[in-house]
Amino acid sequence: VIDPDSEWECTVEAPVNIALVKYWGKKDEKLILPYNDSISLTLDETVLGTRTTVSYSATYEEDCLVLNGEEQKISSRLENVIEEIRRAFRKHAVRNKMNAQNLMIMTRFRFRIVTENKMPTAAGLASSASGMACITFALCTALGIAESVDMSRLARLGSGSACRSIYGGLVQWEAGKEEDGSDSVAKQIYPAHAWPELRVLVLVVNGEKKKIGSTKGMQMSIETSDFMISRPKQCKDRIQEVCWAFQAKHFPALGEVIMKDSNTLHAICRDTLPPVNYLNETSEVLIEFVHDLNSIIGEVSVAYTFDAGPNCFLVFQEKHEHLLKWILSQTFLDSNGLLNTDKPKFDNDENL
Ligand code: 2P0
Repeated sequence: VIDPDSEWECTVEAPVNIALVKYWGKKDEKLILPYNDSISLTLDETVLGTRTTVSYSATYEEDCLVLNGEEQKISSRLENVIEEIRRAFRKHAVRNKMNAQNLMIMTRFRFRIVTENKMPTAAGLASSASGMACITFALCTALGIAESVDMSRLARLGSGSACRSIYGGLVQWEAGKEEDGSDSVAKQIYPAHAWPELRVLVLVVNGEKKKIGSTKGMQMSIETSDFMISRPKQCKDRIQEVCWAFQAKHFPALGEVIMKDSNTLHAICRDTLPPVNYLNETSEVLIEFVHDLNSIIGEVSVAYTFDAGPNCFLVFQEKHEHLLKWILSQTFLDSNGLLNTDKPKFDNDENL
């Protein structure tokens, strides 16, 4: 029997993911059921990601959250995640005929959740995806159910895109058909080692803070953009193309879908009333730069993708890493390594 007065602790890490075919819009706001399927690449957690330490004990009075060093009120979404994890634990305990005394003590566990984003918070990359995935993973680990539940379903309740950060590599989130969301889960399609030469470079654009968060932006698009009608089918088709390109390791095909889907997302946002614009001038310059570069190379070798913000994610293969970084540094970076698009734009092959 476990000691009811003891305290325990566990620490876990979770990575950020970047969608290649984007999630935008919900069928159910509370259960966070998406309007369309999506597919993403999970990034290396040592660079961008979240680290969470959960201390837990039956002696604590209530759950609490410390985010990036500051105590915060637990949001209703996080409350849903915690409640659902407790429910999953009770089911698991009954199924495994857990000792009744232990079950009683563990049911009384309260959590002190200390969570830190590894990326600079001010850079606007503090994704809720790695944060909610990390908290879910930490709580499930604390209760000993990490191996026996679908953590992607639980993380989804905290933030939609978080369900994809539970797995590495290429990950698909199916919208699902069930009203209770039981089949709205993420699945790994290919592990990261299936295409080890693939790279993602994040260009932090010094943009203003976005005025409309993605949760709100999605709601507005669902209500007002006609482009949303064809979106579920379009996403299914594009996901198939991504999977095919991955299987064949065909970068030009992959890159083309990635850029098209990013452009579609931002076209939907511009078609929303009132229009939402997440990109800024720097983002537009980078888009043009990638197309110019690809036309000089002669095929799609670099792809851009943008989420609900101006930051640019470049996807490419290792063989182009040096060339890309060199051209970027010659074209856009100042002496401090900061993006500066005021410099003469890369627009001809003289720079090569
Ligand atoms: C994605 N985004 O697939 C898309 C692309 C932004 C653009 O998922 O309301 O923070 O918490 O479910 O997951 C950002 O939205 O939204 C997002 P909620 P979330 O990655």
